[in-house]
Amino acid sequence: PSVRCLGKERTLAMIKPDGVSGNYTEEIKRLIVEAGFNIVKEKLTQLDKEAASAFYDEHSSRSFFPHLVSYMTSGPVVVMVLEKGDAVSDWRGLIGPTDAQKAKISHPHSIRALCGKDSQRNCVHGSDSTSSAEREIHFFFKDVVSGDIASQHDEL
Ligand code: RTP
Ligand code: MG
Repeated sequence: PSVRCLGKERTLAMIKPDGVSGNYTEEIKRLIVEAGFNIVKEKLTQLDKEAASAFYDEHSSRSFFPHLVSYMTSGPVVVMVLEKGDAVSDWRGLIGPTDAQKAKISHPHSIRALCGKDSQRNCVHGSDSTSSAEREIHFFFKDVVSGDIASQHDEL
């Protein structure tokens, strides 16, 4: 593998049902590439209740959980493995805060400011840590390795 691959990190990005149905997929992908991420893997999929619940299991005791599950199963989503140095924190930075209304004020150039509606319908997801990224990449792409991929880059 070339030295350019050294130090790169991977994260899981998702365009949620409102982002896909609102036709934001191409614009979001353009922003991703413009920000220097490489889109390593991508697929369009539909979450069922079981998958959405498992994916957001950390929130299962929260009052908003049933709403979250019905939102996330309301239509197809696009999931992507993104790669760059500091991919996890850089992708979280690009999407902006959870509440899209707040994002529009505090982070007007963020993706959630662009296409999110409120604290639930915020159009995109990003892994919140390298360990979450590892779990979430495996959740959708059993064959993809997360983290530093220097030695695997050429096999993908
Ligand atoms: P995500 O996991 O989707 O990237 O979002 P996040 O880290 O910014 O926010 P998190 O706290 O993990 O919440 C997961 C998703 O649950 C929905 N949510 N609804 N008060 C509410 O109605 C509420 N709070 C959170 C959002 O879709 C949020 O992204
Ligand atoms: Mg989260």
